[in-house]
Amino acid sequence: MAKELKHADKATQEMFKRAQQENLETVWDRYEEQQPQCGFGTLGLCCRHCSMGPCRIDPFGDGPQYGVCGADADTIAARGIARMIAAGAAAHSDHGRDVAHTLLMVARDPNSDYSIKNEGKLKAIAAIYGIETSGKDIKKIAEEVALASLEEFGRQEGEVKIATTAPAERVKLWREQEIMPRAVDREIVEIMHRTHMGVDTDYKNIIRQGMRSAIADGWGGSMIATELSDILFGLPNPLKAKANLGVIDPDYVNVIVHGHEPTLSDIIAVVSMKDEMKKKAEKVGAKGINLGGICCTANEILMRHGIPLTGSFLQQELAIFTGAIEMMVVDVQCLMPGLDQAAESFHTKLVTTSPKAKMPGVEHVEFHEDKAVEIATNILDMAIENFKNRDNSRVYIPDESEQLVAGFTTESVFQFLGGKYRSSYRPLNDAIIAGRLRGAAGVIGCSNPNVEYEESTISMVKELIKNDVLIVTTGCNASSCAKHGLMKPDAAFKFAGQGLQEICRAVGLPPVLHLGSCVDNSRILLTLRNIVSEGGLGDDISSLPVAGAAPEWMSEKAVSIGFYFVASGVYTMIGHPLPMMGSKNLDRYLTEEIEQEVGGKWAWEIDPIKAAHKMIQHIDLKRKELKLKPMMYEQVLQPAV
Ligand code: SF4
Ligand code: MSK
Repeated sequence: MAKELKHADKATQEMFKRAQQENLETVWDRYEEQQPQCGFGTLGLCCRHCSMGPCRIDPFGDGPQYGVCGADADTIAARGIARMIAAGAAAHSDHGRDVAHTLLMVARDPNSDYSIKNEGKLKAIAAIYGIETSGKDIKKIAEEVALASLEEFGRQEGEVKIATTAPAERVKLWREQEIMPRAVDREIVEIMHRTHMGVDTDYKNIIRQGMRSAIADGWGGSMIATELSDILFGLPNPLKAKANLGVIDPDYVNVIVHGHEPTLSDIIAVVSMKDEMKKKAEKVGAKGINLGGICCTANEILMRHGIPLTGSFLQQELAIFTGAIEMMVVDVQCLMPGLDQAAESFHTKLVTTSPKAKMPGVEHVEFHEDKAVEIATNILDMAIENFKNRDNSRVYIPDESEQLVAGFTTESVFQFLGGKYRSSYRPLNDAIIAGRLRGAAGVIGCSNPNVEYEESTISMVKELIKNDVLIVTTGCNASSCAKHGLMKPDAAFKFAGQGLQEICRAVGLPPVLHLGSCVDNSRILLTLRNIVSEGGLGDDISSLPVAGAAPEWMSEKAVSIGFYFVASGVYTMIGHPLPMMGSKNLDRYLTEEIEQEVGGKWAWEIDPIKAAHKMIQHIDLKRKELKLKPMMYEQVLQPAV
C-alpha cells in the first residue's frame, strides 16, 4: 500500500486513508507496485520502433551504445520525445477538430441543439481567415469559419493561418527557422515518418520537427478548440464557484463528467438544470441533480456555468469511493483505465461516450452532436435510475471544499486590468515596467503520483506570488490551486508580495488566475501576444519577464505544451525532466542551445522552491535586458509553507 499523502488537500488525504482502510486500490498503490520503474525508459534510452529491437543503450557506457540499426542515445531519446509531442499535439488538436465539426453542424442544421453564443468572436476569427462578414448571415459566417478551421488540419502546403496571429517577430523567426507549421495533421504525420526506423537520425532536426508540431498544437489545434468553444458555448466570465470532493451532495443524484471535450458536458450542464430533470430526481427521493467535473471537462463547465470542480486527475477514483456518485460520464483523455474497477466496487455507473475511448465491459452511450439534448437526457435518466442502488451505509463524503473565482480569459483579463472604462493591457505592462509586478508565470499541467501530490504545485505558486509574480493557470494545476484557496481574492493578502497585493486590491483579482482547460493554454499564448502588442516590454514574447512551469506534469499533452511555450520564446520549467536524460547532447540542446534558435528553453528542477527561484532569476534577467526599474518593494514575507 502507498504511503500517506502529506501535502494533498484535506479531502484527498481523508479519502486516501479511507481507501486504504477499505482495501480499495488507488493510482498511488499501483505506482508503488511498479517500483522500481524501468531506468532505460526513464532516461529515454530504449527503442522499439522496429522488430530488430527492442534495443536499449547502456547509460554507464559499459554495454551497447548503439541499437541494432546503429541508432545512438541521442537519436533514440530525441525520437521518443518527438513521438510524445506528436501524441500530445494529436490529442489537443483532435479536440479542436471536433469543436470545428460541431460549429459546422450548427451552421448547417437549423434544428441543432447548439447555437452561436458569441458572434463577436466569430467575426474576429472570420477576420483572421479573411472571411467577409458585412451583410452576411451569421450561420453563413459560421460555416465559412468552420471550414477554414478544418482546413488548418489538412492542407498540404502553406501555413497554419491562425498561428500568424503570434507577434510579427515570432512569426518571422519561425519562418527563418523553418518551423512555421503548415497544417496540424501534416506536422504530426511528419514526426511519425521521421521517427520511423531509418529516417531522421539528427537529434536536433528531430526536435525541430517536434517544435513545428507543437506550434501547430498551441497556435493551431488548441487555439481553434478554445476560440470555437467560446463561439459555441460562450466566452467565460469571472464567476464564483466551489472546488473539491466536498461539493458532492448526499441528498442529490450526483453525476460527474470527466475528460476534456465540452460538446457533451456543456449540454449535460444545461439539461441538468432543467426543472423537468429536477422533478424526475425528486421522484426517486433526491433533491435534484448535482453535477460536478473532473479534469478539464470540469474546467470547461466551471468556466462557463460555475459547475463545481469535484477534483483533478488524481482524484477521479477517490470521487467514486465516496459511494455517492450515481454516474461518471467520460469522453476522452486522462481517463484512468482503473476507473472501471473503482466503479465496480460501488454502485457507480461508468459510461463511455466517445467512439475514440471505450472501456471493456463498460456501458457505451455514444454521443452524437445532432442528438445532443436527447442523449444528455438519456444519460441523466440513467443516473437518476441508479440513485436507488446507492448503499447509504457506504457513503463517505469529506466535508472539504474551497471557494474560488474562475472564468478568466485573454479578453476578461484585459477588461479587469484596464479597468471598466479603459480596456487595455496598459496597466499590466505599466505595473511590470514600474516594478510593482515582477512579471508573470504560467504554472500549469497535471498531477502525478511520482511526486508528493500538490506539494510542488502549491509551493511553487506560493513562492512566485510572494515575489510579486502574477500567476495564470489551467488544467489540473488550476484545480489544485483552487482547492488550496489560491483563487480567492483574499489569497493575495495572505500569500502575495506587496506589489501584487496592491494590484489585486485595486482590481479585485486573485493572485492566481484560472484560464481554463489544457487547450486553453492558448489563452496564455494570446495574453503574451497582447502584452507584447501593448508595448514597452520588447517586440517579442522572448523579451518578456515571464516564465512557464508544469511542476507535476504527467501527460504527453504536457510535453507538446512545453515545447510550444519554448518555441514561443518562454523559459519553461518542469519537475521531473523529460525522459531523455540518457542523452547528454539532447539535454544540453534543450536546456541551453535551443535558446539561440527560438529564444525559449527548458529547465528541470524537482525542488519547487529552487525551481521558482530559477524562474524568478530568468524573469529578473529579462527585466535587466529591458532596463526596467528595480522592484518597488523589498521581498519581506517569510518563505511560504
Ligand atoms: Fe533497435 Fe534501431 Fe529498431 Fe530502434 S529502430 S528497435 S534502435 S534496431
Ligand atoms: S486534465 S492533461 S491531467 S492537466 Fe487536462 Fe489534467 Fe493534465 Fe489531464
